[in-house]
Amino acid sequence: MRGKFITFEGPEGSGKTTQAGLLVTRLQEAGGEVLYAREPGGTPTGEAIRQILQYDKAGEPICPETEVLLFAASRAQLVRHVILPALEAGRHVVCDRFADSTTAYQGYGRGFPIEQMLTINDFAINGAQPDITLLLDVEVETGFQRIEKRHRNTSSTWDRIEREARVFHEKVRNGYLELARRWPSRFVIIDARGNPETVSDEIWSKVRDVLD
Ligand code: T5A
Repeated sequence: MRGKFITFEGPEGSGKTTQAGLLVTRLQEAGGEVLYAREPGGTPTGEAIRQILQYDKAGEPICPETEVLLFAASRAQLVRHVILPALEAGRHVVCDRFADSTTAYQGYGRGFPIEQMLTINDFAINGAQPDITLLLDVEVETGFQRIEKRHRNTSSTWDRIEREARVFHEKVRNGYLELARRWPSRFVIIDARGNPETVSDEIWSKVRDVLD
């Protein structure tokens, strides 16, 4: 039987990586085989693209059109080499960001036409639509306070997109909420302001509905 494809979306610092990890553990405890993936990245090609997109590894400014296509390229590779084979082998796939990130960040954030982003996404994903998309919603300010704390504790630096103005990140957050209204049967909005355990319990109750 085909596994379930579960994606996490949301603005910066909303807790996607934390919650994806907790969900993987819960799915495994429930007896499932699970694969965790992240975007951009998740394959050698995708991780190389991540270095360019996040940390300016190409050494030149990336134009917005290139940005769209690099995210799509990373995704195309991940879908064909990792996600679809895993789902077909009966494993659940938990993906930390997926195509909705392009619609939210490059569409609503950068201002590219939404329908154009959806067409590019369709080309990249080869029919791999998530069974459920968990949108972790949190105020931009709260997300940035969390990230700031992490950077302080780990001495890490702000990446290229984190450095965008707050108004950009507000557009992204509102864009996500718009996408959730457009596809209510796939999206579940999770209030991500609570502590990680409370948020994880709510996510688990929604994911169980999809597993049944
Ligand atoms: N992007 C990506 C695009 O523009 N277009 C695309 O198509 C795609 C795929 C990826 C960047 O690329 C952009 C979006 C991003 O800017 P990334 O490094 O993968 O960047 O970063 P993000 O996906 O944004 O992940 P973050 O690490 O910024 O945040 P998360 O994963 O949402 O949050 P998490 O779990 O790492 O937590 C952040 C901090 O908060 C704490 C954690 O311990 C951690 O320190 N935390 C909480 N604190 C309090 N309460 C809670 N409930 C907490 N949950 C976590």
